[in-house]
Amino acid sequence: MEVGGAYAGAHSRLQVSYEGPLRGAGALRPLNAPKTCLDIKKAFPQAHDGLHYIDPDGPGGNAPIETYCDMTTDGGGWTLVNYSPHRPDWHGLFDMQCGGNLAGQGWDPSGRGFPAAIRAVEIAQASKEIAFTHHGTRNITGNMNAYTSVYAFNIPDPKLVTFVPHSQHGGFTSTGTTGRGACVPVKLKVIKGEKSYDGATRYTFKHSLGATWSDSYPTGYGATNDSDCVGSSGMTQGPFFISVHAGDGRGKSSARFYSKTCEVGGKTVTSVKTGQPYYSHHAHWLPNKWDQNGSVAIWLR
Ligand SMILES: [Ca+2]
Repeated sequence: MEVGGAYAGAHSRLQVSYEGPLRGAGALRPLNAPKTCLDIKKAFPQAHDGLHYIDPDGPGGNAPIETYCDMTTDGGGWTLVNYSPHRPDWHGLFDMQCGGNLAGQGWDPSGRGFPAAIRAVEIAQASKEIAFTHHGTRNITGNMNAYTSVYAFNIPDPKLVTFVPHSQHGGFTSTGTTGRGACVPVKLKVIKGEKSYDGATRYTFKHSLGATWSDSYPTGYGATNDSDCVGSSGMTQGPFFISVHAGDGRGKSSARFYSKTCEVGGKTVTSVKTGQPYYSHHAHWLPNKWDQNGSVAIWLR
């Protein structure tokens, strides 16, 4: 049965069709959910923090997915796209090109008890900002303000974002439209945390929104103080969160832990060839320090 109606039944500006009940046993997914949490926020300013359905690639294609929307922090409209819990042995964020997680564990935006990411290319292309949240001592399941730090920067050119893996040993180093793109400066926005870093300059690969090291790892999402994004002048400041790409080119006999293909821009891509889900050396970078353990998440708006 198809039920046409307003999103959440309370407003009429954003029409969403559902089949079946919205909640509880037998609840079915919306047929045409909004693309991002920001779309929901714009249509329904009173929308709550918590789980919402979005459909980043629009009708057809991939099914809508339920994720956590922060509708309050810094004006709200943030879509949770990636998280990793507070665990000493699981630091790596999964990749946002195809989305991924450990086999069988699924995407769990309200629990965040294991690393997982959703396919975020379309969300990034519809966004202007990317934010990095960190809590140093425990696992966070709430909104961005529940973390101890929230650092963001404007996405240099949203339409070019592919989240292609950018490890030098992953075969993705081209600076053309299929590669990780040029290393470009961004300015930090401190939403919560060390306010003295507001406006500080950091560097990120334009297409993958990350940085890497001169050999093969660490590699991850975010931006660092290294002006060529490959560690040539040191990487000591973030925000920069280690990703599953850390394994590219290293320990191939044991690190073939994660590999996934998906369609990006009509082409089949392999997101990570020899990724591994952990990296226990320097963990995560904040604007003023590295070697940080803790739970982290990435949000787009
Ligand atoms: Ca879809």
